[in-house]
Amino acid sequence: MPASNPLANEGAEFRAEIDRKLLTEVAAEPVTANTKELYKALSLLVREQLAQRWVKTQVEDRKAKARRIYYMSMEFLVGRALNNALSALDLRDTADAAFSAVGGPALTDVLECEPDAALGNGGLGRLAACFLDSMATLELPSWGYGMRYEYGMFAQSIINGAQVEHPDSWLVDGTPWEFPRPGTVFPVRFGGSAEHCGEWAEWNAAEAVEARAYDYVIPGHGTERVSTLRLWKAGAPAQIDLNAFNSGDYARAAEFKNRFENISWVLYPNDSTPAGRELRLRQEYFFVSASLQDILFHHLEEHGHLNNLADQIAIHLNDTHPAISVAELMRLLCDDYGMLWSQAWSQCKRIFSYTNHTLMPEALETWAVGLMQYLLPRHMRIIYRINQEFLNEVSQRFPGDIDLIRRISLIDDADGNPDNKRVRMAHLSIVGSHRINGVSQLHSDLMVQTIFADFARLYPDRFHNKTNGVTPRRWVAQANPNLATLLDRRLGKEWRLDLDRLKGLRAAADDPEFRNEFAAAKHVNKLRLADYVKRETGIILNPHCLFDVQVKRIHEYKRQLLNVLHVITRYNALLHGVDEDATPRCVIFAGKAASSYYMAKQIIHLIHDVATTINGDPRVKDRLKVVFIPNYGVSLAEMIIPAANLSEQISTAGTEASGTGNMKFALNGALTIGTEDGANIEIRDNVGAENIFIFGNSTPQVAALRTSGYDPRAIYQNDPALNETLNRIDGGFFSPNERKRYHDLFNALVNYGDHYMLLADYADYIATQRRVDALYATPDEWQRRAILNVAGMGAFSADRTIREYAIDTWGMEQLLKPI
Ligand code: GL9
Repeated sequence: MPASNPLANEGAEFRAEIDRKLLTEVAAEPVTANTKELYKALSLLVREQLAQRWVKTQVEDRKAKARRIYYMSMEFLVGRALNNALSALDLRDTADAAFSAVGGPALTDVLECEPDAALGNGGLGRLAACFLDSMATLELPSWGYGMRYEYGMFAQSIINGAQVEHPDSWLVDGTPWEFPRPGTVFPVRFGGSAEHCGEWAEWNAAEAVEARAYDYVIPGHGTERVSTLRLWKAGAPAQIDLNAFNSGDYARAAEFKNRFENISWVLYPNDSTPAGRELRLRQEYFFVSASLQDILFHHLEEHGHLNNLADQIAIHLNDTHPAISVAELMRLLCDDYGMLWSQAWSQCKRIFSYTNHTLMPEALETWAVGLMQYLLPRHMRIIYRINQEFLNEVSQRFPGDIDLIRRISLIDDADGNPDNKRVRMAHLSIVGSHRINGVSQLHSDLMVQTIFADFARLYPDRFHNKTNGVTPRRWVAQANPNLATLLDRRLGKEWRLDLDRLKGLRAAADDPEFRNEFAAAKHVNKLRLADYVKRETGIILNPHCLFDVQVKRIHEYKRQLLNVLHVITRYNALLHGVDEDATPRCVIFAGKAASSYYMAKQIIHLIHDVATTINGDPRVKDRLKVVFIPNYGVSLAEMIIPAANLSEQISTAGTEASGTGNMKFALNGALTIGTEDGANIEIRDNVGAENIFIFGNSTPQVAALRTSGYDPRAIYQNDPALNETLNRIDGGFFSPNERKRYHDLFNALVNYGDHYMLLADYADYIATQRRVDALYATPDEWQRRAILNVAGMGAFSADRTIREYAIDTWGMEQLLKPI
């Protein structure tokens, strides 16, 4: 770069600062520094600026006595921080120049050194991360509260086709992104007994753990304001078992310490199924209690009293994992601060709001009353009292409706055996909140018609919809710089903060030159992915083929197996010579299975066996490739999604609450093949029905099929292509060394009722895939529709979602600036 280029000058200056950090903080010689050292130096440099923004934001908010929103979540799947921080500080180009000027590692290599902060399982945790980004960008005084897991989501490797889990020790080298707050420590107590005296109670806990705060700065984009993500680490109390220590019994001392510290060791790697274990309940209460103590402490510091608490704070419950908040806030207000129960309760209801993220009954969290009584005796009493007052209110409104009382009680007493009583955390969340929402229109509608129908009848005004969204900063600007550059040229840069501007792209769909540029950008992304796949798996993908992608947690309801049925059907047709000119495809999978989820692990194994067979069959040539990319996570998604042509969103209608991957794909110019489920419906309404491939039974059709008697075996017997496909799976064609390997998968579909109705949607899915093929064979038309997808996705910015929450749920309308 010539020296007169201002960027080159800035780059050189920036480089000098990085070198200074290398010398003073990393203790490494700039000329020989390796990528990890460069990563650390650059991060520390960036962090300096964020720290100043953090302090400034806090001072502003304290001075303004601003209303705050506290977002409580067990999961924040934030991924990498450095590139996002560079973008927020508008330093990305400068940093690029700083690295390219001197030779040595490129900025992209340095960025890739950073391990993902994988403190979440999937959609729910990633949504929380997108929301933090939007809350900071919209300048809302906002805090995320969660757990600082030493080990996040497990790392996945594949050995002989099967998933193997490894611990994700993301903190081993330390992280430049956290600010430990040694002054912010709260005791969290467990066990013992509670003595009650009228309204008040004395809780004599058996033990206390220390919660220690670690802060992560969440930069806003287009603003100097930031948000805070405060994560709690569990520590043994300072006076650890000194007797054991002094007497040289180090093993006992260590055991004692571990008993406390294990609370924040590891994320439960469960997808949509509650863990139901004592340690999980400890985790939930631990982070809730620390967060609420922190919130009240700051409120008192600012206001000196708690009478205006609900005017000043909103607390959001991300699913029921933090639902014990309702009882804990009551305990703190009544027992610790002497507030009257009735006053505390009315504040509580104004403070809390709750999002439900799934309808599946098995996913609704409940805790055994016995366990709750043992770990949190005071809270159990509080829950009983909330329940009693709630049920009194209901009996007055619906006298004599015993069945209603039984259904809505906070306590599930189903079989009358007191040992089996359980606390229903969703009911506690609803009764303690003034707003409850689902995450797509369909999901919100089903929520009030099914699992929460009784509550919706009681409190119709509490229920709302807030369709999910994703941050366009990470999911377009950073993940897809090629597309971002095109958008900048056509629309200006404002789409980053005002995604509705994508509408302006509609005209470009008919511009042949733009179509070519758009296709070229996609092609570069495909080359990048193909390169990665070759390095990681040895499989060679032809970037001219249609990239057909399904990446998400592996779950029966998401129906990766239906995708596999299509792949095998296609393979069979190729072998029979009937589909000679089908559009060549690469079918790409990625995703983790919960470690104890047998069927999900079988599906991963089957994908590998099918891939081995097809990729190794010389008759297939380039016409079909199958690949499973190991260890899916945020950073991999940032590479895979921009490279997709086709986005698979094929859950059984009525099961996927919203989906957010579906949004990321369409926003990056993939066409969707999907069912009428979750946000797919709203995506269709926004991009136009002619620009999306919708197939299969709708939610009412699924329900009707279930009641009229669904017969998958008949479908299996009557559809020859399906019959051949399933017989190959069951007969060991893909597992010649273990012919019965997939008998359970086969049985689940053909003999045990096919709960997620794959066979009911199979024929339409195959037919729709043929229409996909035909369209891809006319590249101009494909590109036109892909562009119209991008143009229609403005509504799916998390900024839009957060604005709606701010207005309808959190009472923060006044704090929103105009777009
Ligand atoms: C989920 C739903 O299943 C998704 O459909 C939804 O998009 C997200 C965010 O609202 O929440 N609920 C849930 O428990 N998970 C979701 O993805 N699971 C995981 O996060 C693993």
